[in-house]
Amino acid sequence: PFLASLLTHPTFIEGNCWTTFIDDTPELFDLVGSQNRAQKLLAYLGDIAVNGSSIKGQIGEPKFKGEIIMPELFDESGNKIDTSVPCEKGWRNILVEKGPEAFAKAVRDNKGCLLMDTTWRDAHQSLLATRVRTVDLLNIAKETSHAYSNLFSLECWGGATFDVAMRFLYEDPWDRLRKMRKLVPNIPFQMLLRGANGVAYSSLPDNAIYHFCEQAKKHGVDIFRVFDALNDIDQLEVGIKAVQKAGGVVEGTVCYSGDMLNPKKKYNLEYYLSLVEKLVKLGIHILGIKDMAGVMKPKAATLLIGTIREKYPNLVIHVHTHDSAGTGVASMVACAKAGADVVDTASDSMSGMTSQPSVGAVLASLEGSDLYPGLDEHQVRAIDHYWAQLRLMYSPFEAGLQGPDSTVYDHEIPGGQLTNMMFQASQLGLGAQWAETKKAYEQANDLLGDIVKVTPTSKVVGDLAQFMVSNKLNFDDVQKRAGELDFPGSVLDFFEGLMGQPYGGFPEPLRTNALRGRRKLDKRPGLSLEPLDLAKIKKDIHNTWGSVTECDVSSYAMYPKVFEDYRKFIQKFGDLSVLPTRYFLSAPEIGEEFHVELEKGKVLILKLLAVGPLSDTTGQREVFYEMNGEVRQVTVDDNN
Ligand code: 3PY
Ligand code: ZN
Repeated sequence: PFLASLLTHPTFIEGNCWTTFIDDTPELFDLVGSQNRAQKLLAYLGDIAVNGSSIKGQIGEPKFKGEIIMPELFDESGNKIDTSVPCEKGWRNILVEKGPEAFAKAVRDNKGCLLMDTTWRDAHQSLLATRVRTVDLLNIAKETSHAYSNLFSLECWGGATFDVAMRFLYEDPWDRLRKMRKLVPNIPFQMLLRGANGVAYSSLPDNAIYHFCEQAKKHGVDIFRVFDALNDIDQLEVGIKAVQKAGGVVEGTVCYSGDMLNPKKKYNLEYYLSLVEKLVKLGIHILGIKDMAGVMKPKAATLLIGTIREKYPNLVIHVHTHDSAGTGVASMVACAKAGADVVDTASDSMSGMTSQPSVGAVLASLEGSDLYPGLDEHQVRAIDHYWAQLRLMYSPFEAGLQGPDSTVYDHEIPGGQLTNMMFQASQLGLGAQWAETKKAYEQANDLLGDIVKVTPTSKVVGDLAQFMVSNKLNFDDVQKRAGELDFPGSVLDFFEGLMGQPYGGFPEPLRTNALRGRRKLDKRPGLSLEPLDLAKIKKDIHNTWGSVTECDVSSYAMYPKVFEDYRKFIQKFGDLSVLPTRYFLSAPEIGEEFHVELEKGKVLILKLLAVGPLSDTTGQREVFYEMNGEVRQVTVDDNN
């Protein structure tokens, strides 16, 4: 069937080059397995009926299991907008027609302060453990292209989404990217790139980063927010050059840490200005200021953005924050007033606390001023009705945050990590130790030399904090007993220099004592890594799994084990991205009928009929489904 679909595919008939064609036409592989897909899907549905959701970490059942009501959009004159096709008008047209420099100039020349919407990436990473599935993004994509047509960018890829898509959602992140791109042709897509770490947790060989950026640009990413977790310029340079080579828009980024207004703190105005100067010298198109914990107070925002604006009148400035303490809206408004060109918000229902400030609140705050971002607030609210329902559907991943928490100014835990740590604490029944954990995080940061904290260095601080809590160690204990303690692996990796060089150097003698003879890198780790043999990876994947694209090679380069587990999973259960989330997360009721569109025009009508008794001999159960009118049976291992 593969050969048949290949030979009859229109692009192939037109005579396009073989390898590019295979890479660009992944649907070929969908066709190959189409006969088996229904059976594989049934295997998953049987499994979920017996064992519950296989998404690790899920707590409980979705709070909302109904049909999602889709929003209708109206223009200023009250006419209904046709959202059956995507909107074609938007900032991406300038980028596609004139390139990154002209795009940046047009943004700088724009009078209002534009917005980036983070709902499709950081917002759900920070509130729902990154679990929002492709199908739920695609379902609102065309409407979003209309309501948000004047958006600077839609952040929709990178960061943790890459890993989580494969690891927990059994989806291909590249497939998500391509599908989103088709439905949102007008808004620039933005991704988060962890500099020399790509989208992984430690440095990779440079050629893996170049290869990754090339694929990301080719398959739909426009703007790359490139940061490094220690603001190490050598690490940043790798990501920046890779994006430049790929032809993407480079948003070179400074991570904001600490409290600039406090003269005793190490990250002060001079520190940030010197970093900005280095980034500008590297030829960035846009400057990103990334306040990953939400600790940039409005007054600091005014000072920092105002000073950069004065020094670099032509530089596009884009600011990111989290609303953990509740000051996000005030800070973003302060940035806009001080000269930022773009600030970040999320759809109301997906905003606030560890997420970004709400779009509705920022729009209302800028209303009536020259800085108004040029979005229709009614359309934006209509889109939010969708997200309000989705948030309830994904309730099993809520961390249980009850309100803003200004202790973030002390512990400086990044938004995504804060929810993660809370979620883990509640899973382990350690809710009562939460205050202690936050305090330990603060001490761990001091022990490590007051470092910039964001993936992956935030994990180092978090791991050390949890190590201190569980071993009942205080600040002095760690310093005194460093030579004998078995520190978490991430802490040793940091001390070794595998995450780059911290500003002001490593804390001594803690580093030397903890390392106990392990090597100490004083240059960026990529310099001591052999290039990956990408051709060999491609061949190996092909030999093991029967099909391979350049995107697969990149997935493997970032996460070899996660990629392999993902391929194993889909070999067993097929591509589950077609399954509505309600049935992906929990079993249907007995007798409940639902539909799954396997591919265009091929719809399965399914009904769970019964779950049989446990067999003493095999430990299995029979599950009975009705599929398009016929009774089908699957045998499932009962893991309970
Ligand atoms: C990530 O690296 O995933 C982040 O969101 C950092 O803020
Ligand atoms: Zn963020």
